[in-house]
Amino acid sequence: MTQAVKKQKLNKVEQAKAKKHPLLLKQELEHFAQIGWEAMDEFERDFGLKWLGFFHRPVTPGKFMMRMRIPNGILTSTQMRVLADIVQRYCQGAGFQDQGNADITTRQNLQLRGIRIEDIADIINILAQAGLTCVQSGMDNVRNITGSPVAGIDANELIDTRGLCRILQDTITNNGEGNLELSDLPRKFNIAVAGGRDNSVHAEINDLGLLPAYKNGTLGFNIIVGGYFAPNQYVSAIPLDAWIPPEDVVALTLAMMMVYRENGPRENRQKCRMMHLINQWGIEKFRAEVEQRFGKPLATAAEKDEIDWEKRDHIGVYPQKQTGLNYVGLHVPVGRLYANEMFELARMAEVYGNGEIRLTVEQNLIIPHIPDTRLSAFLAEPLLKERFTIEPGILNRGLVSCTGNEFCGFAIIETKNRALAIVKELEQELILTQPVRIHWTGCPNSCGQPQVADIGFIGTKTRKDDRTVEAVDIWMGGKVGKDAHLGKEVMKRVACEDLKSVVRDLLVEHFGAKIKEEALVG
Ligand code: SRM
Ligand code: SF4
Repeated sequence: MTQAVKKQKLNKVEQAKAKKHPLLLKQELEHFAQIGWEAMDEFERDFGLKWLGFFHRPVTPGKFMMRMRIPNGILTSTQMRVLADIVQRYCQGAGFQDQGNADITTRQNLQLRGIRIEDIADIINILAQAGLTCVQSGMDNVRNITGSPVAGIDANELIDTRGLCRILQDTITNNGEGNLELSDLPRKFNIAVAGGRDNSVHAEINDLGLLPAYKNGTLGFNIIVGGYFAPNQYVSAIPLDAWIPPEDVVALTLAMMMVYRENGPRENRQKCRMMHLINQWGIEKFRAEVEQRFGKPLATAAEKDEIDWEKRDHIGVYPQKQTGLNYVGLHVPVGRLYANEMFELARMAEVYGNGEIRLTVEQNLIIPHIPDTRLSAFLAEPLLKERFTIEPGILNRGLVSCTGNEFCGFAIIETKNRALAIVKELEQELILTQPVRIHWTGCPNSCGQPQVADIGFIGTKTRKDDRTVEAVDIWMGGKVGKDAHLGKEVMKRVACEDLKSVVRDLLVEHFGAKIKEEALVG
């Protein structure tokens, strides 16, 4: 333990971690299976197992959510089939008609629900055989490492982020086996590697964001640090004034993580993210400490980073840089997938593409490498007609939602179903001509990133007609891609039952929407 850590009055999570490193719970899975979830130590069940990737859901008692790690959001069809099989075989008793499900997350990742403690050891083995892991995906760990969803296929890309995301994950997780040294951070740590011109990973809301930039003719990354969202703390990353070539990405990341690990605050869990250390030290000292750990001088930032495009959502058909091939972005309503759909996606990726499936931070997916000659057959597939269209309604297209109270114990309101229902009604009532990104989040933790949206909702409660009802605080003006910045809160405690008409007015006033005549009559 370092001097900086020793001087602090450690919070409860730190005290528990000091007694037993939660990664070691892997050795006790058989025992847990024997005693059952009810008899487990509460901290180990509700927090400790998150180090292995399993989140107990009090909303569905005895059932765990499994959060994967999918570097750069890229899966093979075989891996998708393995995950579909897990949903089908192990995820009973949670979700629609008790059939279990998987959600695409705002970190280009998948979460599977409805897992029993008895099955965790088997599932970890199944994942390992498929080259997958869910280790270190929660609590004081690095979250899924996001990269450009069109890496290697976008004609205009600057840096291919796939290899970097993979090697970062393998290093940080010890090739999926678990890394005791790098899984004891003061708090979570988010890393995003942008590779294109449009910053499609929201680098500015990560603890460490890498933005492609040329320095003296060499392409590398400018570094931004300290972005994070926590209740009532919504903070954009700031420049470190450093530029690194791609070959230094792993060393720089490890240096920064060690500085944070050894010096970061570990008292009040609400004040433990890396930005608190940066605020405590000032950015110059933070940079100097990272540089010292890095072991060589850091070049100053390149004058201008190359993020000079508006953000793309990748939904639709796009030619790849490989002549004759296309990638197709499918819209997945609020990211929800069921096993049969996952099997079908795996089949389609194999039949029409090269088996690859990619996820986006907008909770959608991309099937790449489809030859021109196969495109029309692919577009005629029933799954695209019935569920995952490439031509969603204009509001549906930009809709993102966190889990909400269907499964999440922190949630103050229901999100996903409500988000879909309101958008459906608004699309029926309005003529919309410009895209509007609407993000929902069920509590101030802001997993659904409402601060980056054109219109964002944060779940809360309010009083109406002597009742306590579900409500939202409304945010507007978030900007992603070029000149990204966070939005601002514009309204407080709007009851969800009144929300549709409030949003309708916002769309008319700020986004050029017109009310259809029949809606006026109705
Ligand atoms: Fe999150 C905690 C879901 C992205 C900020 N988040 C949680 C938990 C694990 C709470 C829990 O144990 O129940 C949620 C699990 C609910 C469930 O059953 O699904 C949860 N977070 C999610 C996901 C699934 C939302 C989604 O529907 O897409 C996202 C999973 C990402 C992944 O694949 O790893 C998710 N969470 C985010 C993001 C967005 C991002 O990373 O770009 C944020 C804001 C950015 C950030 O972290 O700086 C975010 N989640 C939080 C926080 C507040 C962190 C803090 O410093 O206070 C919590 C609470 C905590 O960690 O104590 C939290
Ligand atoms: Fe749960 Fe709140 Fe995150 Fe939504 S924002 S998933 S309700 S913790």
